[in-house]
Parts: sequence; C-alpha cells; structure tokens
Amino acid sequence: SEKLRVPEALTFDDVLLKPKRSTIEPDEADTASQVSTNVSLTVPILSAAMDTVTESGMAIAMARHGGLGVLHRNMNLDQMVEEIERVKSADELIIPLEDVVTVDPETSVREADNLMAREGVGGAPVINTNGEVQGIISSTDVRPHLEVDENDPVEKAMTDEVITAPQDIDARDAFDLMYEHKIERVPVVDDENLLVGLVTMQGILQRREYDQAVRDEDGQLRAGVAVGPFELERAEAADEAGADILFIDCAHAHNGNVIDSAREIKSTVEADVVVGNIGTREAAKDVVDFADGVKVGIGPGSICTTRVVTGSGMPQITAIAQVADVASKHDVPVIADGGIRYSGDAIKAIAAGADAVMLGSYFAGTDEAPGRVITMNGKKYKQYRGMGSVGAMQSGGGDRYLKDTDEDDDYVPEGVEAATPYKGTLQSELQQLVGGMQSGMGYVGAESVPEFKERAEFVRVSAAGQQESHPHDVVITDEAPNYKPD
Ligand code: RVP
Repeated sequence: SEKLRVPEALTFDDVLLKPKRSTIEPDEADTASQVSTNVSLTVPILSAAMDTVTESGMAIAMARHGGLGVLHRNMNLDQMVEEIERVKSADELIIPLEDVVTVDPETSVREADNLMAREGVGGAPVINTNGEVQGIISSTDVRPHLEVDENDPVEKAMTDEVITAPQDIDARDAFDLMYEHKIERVPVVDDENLLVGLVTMQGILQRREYDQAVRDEDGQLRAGVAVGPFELERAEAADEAGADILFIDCAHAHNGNVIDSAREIKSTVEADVVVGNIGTREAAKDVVDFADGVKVGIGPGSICTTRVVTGSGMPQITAIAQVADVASKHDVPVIADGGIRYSGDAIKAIAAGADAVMLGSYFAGTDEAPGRVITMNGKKYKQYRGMGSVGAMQSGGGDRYLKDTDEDDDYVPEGVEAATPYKGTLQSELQQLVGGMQSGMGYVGAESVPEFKERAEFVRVSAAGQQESHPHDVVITDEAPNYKPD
C-alpha cells in the first residue's frame, strides 16, 4: 500500500561522524556560534526552559561560561521580571545606585561601621541629601585610631578627595583608575557630581574570571526567556525587563494560531524571537520569514512521552536536518532541543545542521538547577520533570501542549516526573560537554562551527555497530566523568 511506503527518519544512535583528515587540535576548535539574529554564543549550548533546570542561578552560570540559559515560565510576571533582572545585573560593571550602600556625612563613625559590616561591604560613598558625593569611607577609616572617635561624624574620618568615574567608563579604564590610585572602589557620578553607581575592584576581577561570558552591548549577561505561544503580555514584560531572546515555548509550533501569535509577538518586541518546537521542512518554511531562530524537537526529550502518548514525532537527527535545509537558506539559526545524552550527541546535532543545542536532563542534576538534592538508596539525585508532566502543568504552562489547562483535572500529560543523578557544578559538566564537542570537531578537521557543519559527513550505524560504540565485554570499574552506562 502507498501508506506503507514510508520515509526513514534517523536519530543520534543511527549515525556517526566520519573521521576526516585533520590538522586541528581539539582545544583549537572554536565553538562560537550564532543562536539568533542578534545573539552569538561562545559555546553553542542552552539550558532548557524547565522548572527543574533554568532559573536565574542557572542562567547566570550558563551565560558566564559562554552559553545561554532560558528561564522557564512557571512563574508569574513579577517573578519573571525579577529573575531576568537578576541575570542581567549579575556581573554588572557599575552597581546601580539603588544597590549601593551609602552613608550620610553626619552619621557617626560607629553607625557607618555597623552598616558596612551588616551589608557586607568594605566601603561606602558618603553623599549629602542632594545625592552629591562628598567623600568615601572604608572600613579601615573607621577602625579605632587616634584622631577619630566613634561618635565623630563620618565626614571627619572619610577620604574627601575622592576619585570618581564618569558614567560611560569601561572595565579597562575602571581597572586602570583603581590600580593607579590603589583603591578598591570608585563612585560613578553624572555631570553634576550626583552619585549614580559604584564600580568595585572585586566586581572587575570577577568579570575577568569569566572571559568566555556572553554579554550584551552594555556588558550585561545575556538572558533567554520562555513565553507561552499566546502570552503577548508576558512577552512584552520580558522584553521590557531586558530579555535578549524570547523563546516561543510550544510543543507543536507548526500550528496556524501559534504562528500568527508568534508573528504578532515578533512585531511587538525588540528582543529576538525564537520559534519552536518544530521538526519538519514544512514547518520551517512557515516560520523562517519572521523567526530570529527556530528550535527543533518533537518528542526526543528524556522526560518526554509525546511520541508514545500521541503517536507522533520525528527522530531528532532527521528533524534537525530537515529544518536546517530550509532555515540555513534564510540565515535563520537552528537550535536542536532534546535527547542529548552525551557530548557526541551534541556534536552530531550540529553536524546535522544545528547551530546550537539545548539540554535539560544533562544539567538538571547540577548545583545551579533549582531544587534540592535528594538521597535514595545511598545515591544522590535531583528532581527533573517534563513541563508536560502533571506536576509541571499544575504549576502553569500547560498551553505548551495547546490545551486549555483551566480545567485542571483532565490533563493528558506528555511528560513524566523523574529524578536524575546529582552531578556537582555546572562548570564541570559544561567542560566535559564542550571538550567532547571540540574533540568531535578535531576528528572531522574543522576549526569553527560553520566549517564543521560544512565538512561533517555521517555514516549509518547498524545495531551491531552501535553495540561496538559503547564499552563492551568489560565491567566498568571507575566511572568516567563523561560516560554513564544506560
Ligand atoms: P532532554 O535534554 O532530553 O532532557 O530534553 C529537554 C527538552 O525536552 C526540553 O528543552 C523540552 O523541549 C522538552 N520537554 C520539556 N518537557 C517536556 C515534556 O514534558 N514532554 N519535554
């Protein structure tokens, strides 16, 4: 029958990268990649918009290490705005006025000392009632010594010839200024000498530590945010709060209403808009004219039951390749979302045409993911659940599955609630992931992501070949940091 003359679709384990002549050492492989029209990443990796994966703690860590966190949307708009602001301000060069500890010139030395100790700062600008900078006081100025009594006003103990910086100072100049004057902090003032913020040496050194960090033009960390397919209000609030990319969070974005709504969101906001998820060439054709990126994945997720519950889906390598065929012609970046268990899967996704990959389970066990560590049978785990699981849908966001979740007793879930082994810090997980991907680029002989996509070729793997790929005929005695038997 015609019906049964069906095309084949492949996933990660069906293919391997063909090794090619190479002059590239793995650590020379440059992983920088475009993730949407206006945002590129140092490492092409995103953490999933799930309530057991990405809140501000994860998003800050992801951006600091060169990737991007996408905040989930099981939270109200106020919480979301707060979360976005946390990410955006995490590594800010200039601490904004509202967060700066200041003291009044008349305050007693004792009070100032107590205040600084309480707030955990080593010094504070001294400002008058107009907000003009009069001096700066540091905890060493208030230590008991001969000239100053603890009941004296701060103005007697402060440094009054204070070095200040203009609002447009950059990290380099701020460092030089502080180094030259041997000072730890510099008040930032406007033209009228009114205090607008503070730069600290500690802040600058912290920023330097993250030399891979993904930042916007103002030096703030980049943040991604999930919005429901019909949540125009959330989209506007996220945009207003400074989100860099909005991710339309839908399990099946190839739907007329979703596409219309996504188009409307795109025309309203300044942020980039990534549309997803999709998994076919036809879906890609319907969104590439307006999307700043497309996200691919219908059913590959580790906690996802879409394929068994609905009988539909698309094995991930084929889904990526189909979408990328169309999207690449329109210069629309492709994000492969779901099903990645190993660094090898991630680099195969890129070989199939993705520009970046999104992972959930891989990161859910790290310290930076929300939720606490639980112990079962002596082993440590963290909770990890699908956003289409009953529990997650009860916390909001069921419209991802295009269902009316006001009637909350008749959910048809498309995900499960689970636990994943506890893994320690995100940094060490990312290091293994990125390192493995770079080695993959080395095997193919490509120095950059675009060159890798060009050069990579797949071979098809048989069941016997797949068995050969994994450790076999041995008993593993010491667990490797990047391999766990299924
Ligand atoms: P994985 O990395 O395999 O754990 O997959 C994570 C992805 O699974 C998410 O980014 C999302 O696209 C998808 N997901 C999230 N919840 C569900 C579900 O409940 N079915 N699926």
